[in-house]
Amino acid sequence: MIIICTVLGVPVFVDTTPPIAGIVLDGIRNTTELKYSSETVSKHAHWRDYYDTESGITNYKVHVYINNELKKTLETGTFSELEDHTISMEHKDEVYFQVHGVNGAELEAAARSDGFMVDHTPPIMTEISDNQHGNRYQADKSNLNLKWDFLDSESGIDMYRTVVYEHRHGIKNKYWPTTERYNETKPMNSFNGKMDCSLGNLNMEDGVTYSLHVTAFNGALLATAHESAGIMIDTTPPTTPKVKIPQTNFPNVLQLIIPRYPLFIIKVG
Ligand SMILES: [Ca+2]
Ligand SMILES: [Ca+2]
Repeated sequence: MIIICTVLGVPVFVDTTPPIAGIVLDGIRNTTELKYSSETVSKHAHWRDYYDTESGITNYKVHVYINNELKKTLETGTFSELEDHTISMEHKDEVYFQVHGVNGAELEAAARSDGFMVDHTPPIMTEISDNQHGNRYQADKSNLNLKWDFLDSESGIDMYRTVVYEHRHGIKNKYWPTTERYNETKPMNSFNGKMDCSLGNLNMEDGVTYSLHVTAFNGALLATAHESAGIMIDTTPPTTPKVKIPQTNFPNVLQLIIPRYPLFIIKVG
């Protein structure tokens, strides 16, 4: 509300009402609103829709709270964003910004962001495997059963990047996906990162080993990468050794003749 007074015969406009507060968001403008951060000191906030139709907004004062404790007050003039590199943040800190819009009559209105949590630790792998039963060989050339699980108790799992590698004569190459650099997927629930999937219609080769490589990103975008032990394709049936019992002058000695192996002599009795 504007009241017009006269001071020494000169009319003066007096604004008796505070401004209207807008909304405050964590993070850099035009990016996703921040829920988690891996930063140790850098922090950003931006805001909009503060106004005062009578005397306008002349200044913003930003209170930085960490774990509900006021750490510092910074002024940005009429800029509606803040970048701070002076207040350090520890693992698991909860940070939020309270922005006070100040009008021409020095009356204030404040709003706060919903905050973000600081996470300085990457995800932990609890399981990664390229087949159902922990085998090192399989006869199936067209299917791979992949399982993995990562957890992050602070910021959860945001996404996985997966690649299947083939190992041929000691040389490792990407096998799947064929065109993209990796397959990107998100767990259904960021605090239950267990994944179980089957790749079909493959054309894997005998004697080649296939391994699963997973990079897990947490909510603060810290990453951990792990690779499975690998499974070799083996479609050849096992060969039964031929056993011949030749004539020998030693009745208690058996000679086993196994193809491709030196002569085995087993003493019996
Ligand atoms: Ca937030
Ligand atoms: Ca963490």
